[in-house]
Amino acid sequence: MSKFYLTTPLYYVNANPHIGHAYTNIIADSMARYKRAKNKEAFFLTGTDEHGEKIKQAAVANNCEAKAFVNKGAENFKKLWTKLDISYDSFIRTTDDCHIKVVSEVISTLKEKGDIYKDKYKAFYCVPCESFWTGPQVKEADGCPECKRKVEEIEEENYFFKLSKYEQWLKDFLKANPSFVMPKIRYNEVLGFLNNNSLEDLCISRPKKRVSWGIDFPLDDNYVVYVWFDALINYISGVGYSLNNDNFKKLWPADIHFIGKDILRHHTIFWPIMLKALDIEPPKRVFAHGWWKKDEKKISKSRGNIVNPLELIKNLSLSLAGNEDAAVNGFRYFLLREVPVGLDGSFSWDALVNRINSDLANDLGNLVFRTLNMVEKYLGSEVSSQTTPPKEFEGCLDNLANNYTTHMDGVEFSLALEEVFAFIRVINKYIEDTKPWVLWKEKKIKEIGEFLYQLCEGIRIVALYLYPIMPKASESIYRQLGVENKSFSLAESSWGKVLSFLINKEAPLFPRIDVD
Ligand code: ME8
Repeated sequence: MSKFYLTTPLYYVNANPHIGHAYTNIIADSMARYKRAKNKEAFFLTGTDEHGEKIKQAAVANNCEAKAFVNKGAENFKKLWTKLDISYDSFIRTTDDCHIKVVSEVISTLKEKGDIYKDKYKAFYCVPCESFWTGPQVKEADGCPECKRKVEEIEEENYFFKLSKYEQWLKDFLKANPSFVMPKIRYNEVLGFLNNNSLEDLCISRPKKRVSWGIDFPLDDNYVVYVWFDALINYISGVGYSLNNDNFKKLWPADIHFIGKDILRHHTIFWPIMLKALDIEPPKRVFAHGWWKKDEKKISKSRGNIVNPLELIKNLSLSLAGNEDAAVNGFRYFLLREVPVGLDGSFSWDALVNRINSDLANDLGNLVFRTLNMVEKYLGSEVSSQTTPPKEFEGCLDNLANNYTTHMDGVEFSLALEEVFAFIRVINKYIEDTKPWVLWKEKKIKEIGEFLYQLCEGIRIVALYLYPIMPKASESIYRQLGVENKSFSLAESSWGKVLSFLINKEAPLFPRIDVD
């Protein structure tokens, strides 16, 4: 079985998770489930970023010791991942001993290689971004070039990593590997940046007198490690990095790092260069998705416009007759269906409700409910008259088999879902055109049996394809159809893999939400 190693960013624990964080983890979870369905051994790593001045400041503001504060923060993220059905394999925290050890080893190795030196430094520092800014274009009055918040001018001695030494290597690497950064617009952005700027060496230490909460800098007791340098290393420490570690050898290079476009440069400039300097292969791909916005502004804790996913799920459940699975699945579906992953999306309650009502309650939910009803009413819950798919299904089934995996492999969830829903609409139309109630009146029991087998088998295939995005909904469909093999392997996607169904109806998958 071949492996597929995928990661998400490590989220800062200074505030509660919001839908932006949920989005990245739902993307990664859907990809992990899809790869498993394709019989790959997926390893999905997520976690929390727990060092640095802004975490310390948040702990102080909450009257809390830093360690107790980050413990609570990590728990908040884990709680959300459980609620959203995120099937991660490992959760790494930058305060974990095994991570701290690897960070120290990395710095010692880079020092031995001559890639770290000490120098005097003058720059503007942005605490919320944990970033230094230099150069004539940065002015204190204008604030941080990234987030526009206040910056402080700082002059101090620090340790530097020789990014500049690897600039040409990175340019050559990117030119030779155009699919290293996706989508294409982000690849062009990185190349453009490199063509218009020469790389400055990266300041990788912070004096303890200014930043006390961090990993001790192994070369000097007066310093801690810069949070970004610390956090990026999680992608190798999280799979047991050391040259002879079997797990590391098996899983590295990562197949995909999922990130938001806000942290593109860290992952496509700093990170591959750090790995190159350590003689470690770069990851195969960095995928930078777009932002969820509200009223045209990026959703972020510092802007105070966050959508709390736990509260959202709670409210959505209330609107869905208390059905929390429907709320979680509806939320996951909305985020992946509404906009292509590379673009920005605009979040609103109305858009969420419209999607759930039209696609999930009307098209999918009704199809399942009325099919199961008919099986109960006409056949006493059991279907076993197997037959080939009707000609109406054929084109759609072929499209699904051909295009679904292409879209999923290309991180095109919305297109993959469009294909599945095109099939759902074809099945619904087939019901209208066949008019089973007329067959029933005419006592055509054999025809009804064959017709309902076609519907059940069609729905089973739909559930299989939807599983990576809406796992609980697909599990419910399988239970209701009485499907025994619950592996959700795509090897089961061909017609006729299940020969009989024993119906066990549950509450509607997606009740319709009242819109006033
Ligand atoms: O940057 N829309 O952590 P962070 C979509 N600790 N995704 C969003 C989003 C939005 N409005 N807001 C945040 C950090 N995200 C560092 C990462 S990795 C070694 C260190 C998601 O808590 C998106 O994935 O600020 C983004 O890249 C990430 O959260 C930033 O999370």
